[in-house]
Amino acid sequence: MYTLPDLPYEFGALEPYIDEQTVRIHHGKHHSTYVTKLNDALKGHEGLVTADIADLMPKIASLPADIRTAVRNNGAQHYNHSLYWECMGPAAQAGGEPIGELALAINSTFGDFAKFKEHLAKAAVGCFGSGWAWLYLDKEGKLAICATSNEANPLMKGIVENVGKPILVVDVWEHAYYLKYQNRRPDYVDAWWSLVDWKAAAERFAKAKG
Ligand code: MN3
Repeated sequence: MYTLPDLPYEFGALEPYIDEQTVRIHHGKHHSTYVTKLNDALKGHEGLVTADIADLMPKIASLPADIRTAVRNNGAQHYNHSLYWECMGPAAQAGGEPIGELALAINSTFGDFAKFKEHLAKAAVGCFGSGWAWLYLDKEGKLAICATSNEANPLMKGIVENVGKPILVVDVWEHAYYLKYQNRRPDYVDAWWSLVDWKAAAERFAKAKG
């Protein structure tokens, strides 16, 4: 069955941009509950469990109808959160600018890093209600940005329009920022840039390119 991944850093490592209490609740309560509910939904359907949660995403549209909604909601949220944690690093080491081939691709697709940041921030801040903002490699192998509502992600073939391979994601559900930022989602998104692990992002980009 699926398990809650340990954070790749201490709970307080994202301070001062994301506070320790938010990370503890977000990981230990929200993310953890999605994993529990996903496993509950898959009881009696153990053959559907994949080694990597990412591999379950393209299969959701064809799951048995009686478990599809529960697996879709909780499975996608498990995948999204697992990636969200990996997109960030300890504040002391993270942030800065993209590196390597990813930096070149960002510049050629969006103009420069500043314009890319504007695009992604606009998607994140403009996402109505709960959701996620993504940098992903689209079907043509080009970088693209989108926002998705609730649990949706670009791996959910047959469900979402913006199909592709995620490179970066920012969680814009209120539980990701409300304790520190309340209604100020733009401030949270602005702070999030200081936590991006560009080395990990560059590795995901290289893998996605194949
Ligand atoms: Mn969340």
